[in-house]
Amino acid sequence: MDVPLLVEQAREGRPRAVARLISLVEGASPQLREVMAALAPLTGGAYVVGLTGSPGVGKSTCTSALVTAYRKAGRRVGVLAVDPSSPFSGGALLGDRVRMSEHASDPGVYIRSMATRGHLGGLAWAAPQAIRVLDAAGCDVILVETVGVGQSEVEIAAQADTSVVLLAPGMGDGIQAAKAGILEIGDVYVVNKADRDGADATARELNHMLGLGESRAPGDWRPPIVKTVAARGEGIDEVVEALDKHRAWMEERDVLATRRTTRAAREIETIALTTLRARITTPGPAHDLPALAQRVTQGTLDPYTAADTLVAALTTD
Ligand SMILES: Nc1nc2c(ncn2[C@@H]2O[C@H](COP(=O)(O)OP(=O)(O)OP(=O)(O)O)[C@@H](O)[C@H]2O)c(=O)[nH]1
Ligand SMILES: [Mg+2]
Repeated sequence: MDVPLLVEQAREGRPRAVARLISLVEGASPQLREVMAALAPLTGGAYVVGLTGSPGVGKSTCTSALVTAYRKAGRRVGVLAVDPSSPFSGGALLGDRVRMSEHASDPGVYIRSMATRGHLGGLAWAAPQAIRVLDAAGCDVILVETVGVGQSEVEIAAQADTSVVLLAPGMGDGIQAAKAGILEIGDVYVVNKADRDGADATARELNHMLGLGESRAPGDWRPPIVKTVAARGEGIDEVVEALDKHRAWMEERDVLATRRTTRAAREIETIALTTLRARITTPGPAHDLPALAQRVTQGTLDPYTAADTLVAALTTD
């Protein structure tokens, strides 16, 4: 595969090139290093928004409505729907394609679903690479939808510039059930399905749990709670406004740069650990895990010394 050509075409915004690059990421292609090296100078321009929440809360509907709003404003938009529970892309997310179908023919929108289970490093490893591809392809905004299954929502928050947490009334997710975790990751909260009973109560409860009534240090970010009826596009402009404000707040205080650096550090760490794990289990001239294990079993070596031997050998092998 001609990587420089593919990257050039993706940069020009050709959807097929973008799709092929993301497939290379998903398939953990041996050409990934070359791809990432070529993309590096082209990235950094996109604003990454993560959307998370319980199944069925309205993430895809909200994402689709946000796409419409950003397109009206002339922005190029990338959508990455990540399913951390599936090893197959397009399975559980098939419904999203339907919900996003109105954008399917818009050349200013890229929509891609991605499975991360079964990948080395999972979500933490695969999603940032796909975000890079969309960034390099000239997307101004990248919306990353992840189904909230425990750890994944925290992980996706670590990859976004701004995290949106969605809730809906009467879904049994309640705020109690949504656990304290989401209260730490949301920069913006959306109470969707506000056409249903209980939206005000959900918003009130959320407000209480976030301690929004309490005073904060001047300049601290106060996560707004926005009520929406995503299915009718109601409240979406307010969500965009909240996102704009959060971005401006981050830029004024260098928070954006800090978040991105933290994100890059985490990404490097994940790649390094994945590489190390692979090297540890592949015997080299000076290191051999099964041989060391045998000596530990026989009592001729202790596991700490064995581990030290292994680590020392990795730098020479
Ligand atoms: N009443 C009402 N229904 C809505 C609203 N927004 C979305 N829905 C409906 O809720 C259902 C789930 O919406 P999705 O957007 O697929 O939800 P999701 O969070 O992406 O779902 P998963 O990706 O499966 O976790 C669909 O039938 C939508 O039509 C809303 O504002 N009000
Ligand atoms: Mg969805």
